[in-house]
Amino acid sequence: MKVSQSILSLSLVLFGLGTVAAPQGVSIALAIPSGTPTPSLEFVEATKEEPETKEDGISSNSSSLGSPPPVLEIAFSKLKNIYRRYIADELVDRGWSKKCNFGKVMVRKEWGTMSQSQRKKYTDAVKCLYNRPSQSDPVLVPGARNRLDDFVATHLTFSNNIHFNGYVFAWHRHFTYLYDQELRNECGYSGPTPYWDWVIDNADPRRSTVFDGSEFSMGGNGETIPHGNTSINAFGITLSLPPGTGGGCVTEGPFTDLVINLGLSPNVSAPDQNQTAPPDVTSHYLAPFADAFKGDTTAAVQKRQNDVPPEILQGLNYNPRCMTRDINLQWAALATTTALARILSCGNVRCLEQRIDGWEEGASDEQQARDQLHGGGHFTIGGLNNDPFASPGDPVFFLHHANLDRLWTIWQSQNPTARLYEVGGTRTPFNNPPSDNVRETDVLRYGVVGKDIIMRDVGSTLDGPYCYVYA
Ligand SMILES: [Cu+2]
Repeated sequence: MKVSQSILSLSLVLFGLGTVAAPQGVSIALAIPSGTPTPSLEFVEATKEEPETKEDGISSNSSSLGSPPPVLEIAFSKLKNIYRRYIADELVDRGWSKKCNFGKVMVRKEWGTMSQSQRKKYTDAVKCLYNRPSQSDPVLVPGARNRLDDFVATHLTFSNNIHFNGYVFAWHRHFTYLYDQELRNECGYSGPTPYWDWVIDNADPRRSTVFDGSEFSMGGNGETIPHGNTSINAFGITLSLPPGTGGGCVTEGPFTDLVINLGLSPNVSAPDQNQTAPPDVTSHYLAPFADAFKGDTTAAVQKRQNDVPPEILQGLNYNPRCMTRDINLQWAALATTTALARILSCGNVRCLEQRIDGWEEGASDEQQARDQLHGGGHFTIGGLNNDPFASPGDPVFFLHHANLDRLWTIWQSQNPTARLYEVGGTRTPFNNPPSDNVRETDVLRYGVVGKDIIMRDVGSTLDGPYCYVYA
């Protein structure tokens, strides 16, 4: 029967996720934790092609020399196995009775497991997107020139409402989905939705299929430009990020013609060769406009327009420049299956969203730094991806966020009854200022890239608007 064959053909792979909590106004230097494990080559090779995992979840590579202690690695394999079984059982149980079924389900794939032709088709579709016209109101977003800019403008505008709070997973799940739909509906893409598994090639992402700079990659590192720390001031905190291995424009791969129009990072995006310490990448503060999610469309939108901080408005202006990256090996090394297993051991979604963003209440500073693999992925890429507002201007943003979504999905599958529609956390970044808990009826907004949707409707990747699983 077709159904079970499809089930068997779901060959699922696994794995991985970056810090920053500090009270408003506090400046913290984000050091890589001391003693950061450097994965051995054996370990990296082993994770490239994951060995068949036995039914008890014990990975056959867990005893190879140089591997980290096996306990958490086994734990992550088990989590993935449980996810696989959940997907298979759920799809069999529902048969053809639901809108999302075996005939419809789409399988999202790790970038490196897609064929070269599929990867090329994907980047061609992205190029199509940035060659299509913007639908933004030029009064609200004067800098938007193409459809990709519309996605950047949406993320930029709502950034203070959707990070380090109870909306982070839900808002980004739907944002990633809307982008994927746009590629399919407007640009003819029909292949798998890709994700970037950070664990693969975590010793040096420049060698990965994602960043190797070939025509089948998502583009290479930025040109090497000596530079100092990058300072980010957002969500009421200040970060100082050490330099990576690039810093300049991306000059290899499919996106060398991509012009970044929006955002606030001219100094990072086109750094002066002589400049050893670029000024702040961006300077923002938390604005009290979390009301934008409370459901009264007209009033909320009006309020947003009235309350958008001047720095965000500035980011909506036309500021054309190249796309920059600055691949950072220290951040990359933090993304291990061990780290993932710890993050996914959370018992509730509030823990999960805090842990993966490095601000779990009660955790040590060093532990927070190790856990924060969401920011860590952004900081691994660097350049435009260090900008918490304009980062979707780099198309690899969506592969990073698909991987975050995958981890949320694996976590949910451990206890679907309790976790699929669980909401937790509050409405303001770092709960500062203190705010109400999010509710499943809260409305998520997407400007000109998608209709409003409520939290409850984004809980399951097999229901609501969605029908996808992760391989
Ligand atoms: Cu974001």
